[in-house]
Amino acid sequence: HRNPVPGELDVLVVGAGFSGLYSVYRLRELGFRVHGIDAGDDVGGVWYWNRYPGARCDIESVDYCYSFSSDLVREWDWTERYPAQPEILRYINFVADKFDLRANFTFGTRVNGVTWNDETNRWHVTTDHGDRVTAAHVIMATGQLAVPQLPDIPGIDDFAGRTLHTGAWPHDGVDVSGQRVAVIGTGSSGVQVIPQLAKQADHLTVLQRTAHFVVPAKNHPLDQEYAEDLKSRFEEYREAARHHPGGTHRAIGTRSALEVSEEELREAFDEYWERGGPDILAAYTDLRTSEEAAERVGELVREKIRGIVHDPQTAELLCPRGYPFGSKRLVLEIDYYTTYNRENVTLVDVASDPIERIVPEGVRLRSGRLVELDTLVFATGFDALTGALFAANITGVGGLTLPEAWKDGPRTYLGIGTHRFPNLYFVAGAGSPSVISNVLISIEQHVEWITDHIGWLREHGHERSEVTEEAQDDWTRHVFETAEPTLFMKGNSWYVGANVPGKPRVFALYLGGVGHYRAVCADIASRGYPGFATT
Ligand code: NA7
Repeated sequence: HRNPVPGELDVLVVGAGFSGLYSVYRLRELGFRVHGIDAGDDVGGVWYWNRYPGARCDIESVDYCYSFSSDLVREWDWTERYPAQPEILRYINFVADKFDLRANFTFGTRVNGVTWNDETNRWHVTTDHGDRVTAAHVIMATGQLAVPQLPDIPGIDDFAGRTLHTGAWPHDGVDVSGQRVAVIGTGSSGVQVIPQLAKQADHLTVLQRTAHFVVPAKNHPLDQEYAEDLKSRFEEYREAARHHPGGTHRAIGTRSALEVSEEELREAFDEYWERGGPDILAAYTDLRTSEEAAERVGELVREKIRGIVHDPQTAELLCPRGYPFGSKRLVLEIDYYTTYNRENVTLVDVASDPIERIVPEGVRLRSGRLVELDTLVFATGFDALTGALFAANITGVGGLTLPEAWKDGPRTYLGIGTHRFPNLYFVAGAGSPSVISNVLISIEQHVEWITDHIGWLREHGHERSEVTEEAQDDWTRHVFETAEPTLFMKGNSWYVGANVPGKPRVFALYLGGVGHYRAVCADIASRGYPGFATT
């Protein structure tokens, strides 16, 4: 059964992940005619598609959840410190059922055209099912990691075995028992899937181009007393995160990592390592800005790797080098490094011996070496931040397309809107703290701000709200200037578009901090939305 898409709407929401579901919920509460569309056959967004074994969030479950409904907070119990994909998907389904949200969505449908009509002040939206919708406002709740990215390797279609991407994993599961399997990519997805595939495959080859910095997750069942205590004071707990720079509860250090003695640094590092999680990133003031400071911690990570991985050559290859600790997303692991102690796992360095071609039998390296395979897994990431937006074919005022407007990187005001695309909103994307923060905090803040704005426009009889060029220029400059002194520009990561050939190298997320950002947005709303031309 496919719900029909209404022809006329106040607001169309694209996406049925955390952002889209909450947008539809809130607009329905405000009495708007709202409907959502998603390409997936059900709710979940990124958690609908990323079903590879080992898929798990790197934010703690007690933080990676909604806070808008106290009933929901009371009724839901997380079971693990870091939630696994099936549990997150169950949670999202629980939310959809509880608030009867599926009725306001059409699934299995891709939005393929979003065109502004400057005379009627309406968006005209089309889908791959031939739907035609006219909507006053469009919310792009399309997520930041939605479009899987395959590398540009010649012969990719020649492979005779099975090809998989972690971000589009088959829903009926994959059995690789008895098979020769390779994984390309050692970011968060690769590090999660590798130990799981190693347990099943006859032989697993990891084709590593860059070793990422990986620290233990130390995942564990959630202590129920702890969870109950948090629930009993959840609003206060959450409110603290809303004003924290990262939208979390991590302690923020006040000293430079260069100031502390070797002994003290080691002791602190060991504590973080034992506790698990990425909190060390905030332990010192300069880990995000000083290469020297980052290197002190980086070297301690390498020492740990050498202590875990038995084969010295493999250990050295797993030691990240050539870019600063923390400049790519810090990866959390469960059994990752120990997996390389298994006899059926081989690490191949494709930085020194690059993949030349994919052939029917497997992967051929420049040296002539052939890695024979039955299954090839790409854990090569996503066309992040802009991929899904560009794929929707958005055309604004005067026929300007979004890829043209953003040819040098995303330009937004507050990350929420962009000049010449009136009544179009982005949830938790470029120009906002987004996925550099606890994204659930950022999503709730954005959805509330955007839906309040749409409510305000209705109240004031405004039909059109467009970001001014000046406000956008100022904000974009501010975003770039805030990123400039950080080490993020020094890592070849999806944060800077490095995994997509030809993508402009910009760090487009806002690093000013979640709490500060929230205050800026609230101030702008309270002053009648300066920076938006409303008519
Ligand atoms: P990432 O973090 O973008 O990692 C992609 C990996 O794929 C990374 O190790 C890349 O190596 C590797 N890659 C990409 N293209 C190639 C080619 N051509 N050859 C060899 N290796 C390649 O994606 P993930 O899915 O792991 O994680 C994305 C985010 O999702 C993550 O940060 C969390 O926020 C959740 P490289 O480092 O570029 O050398």
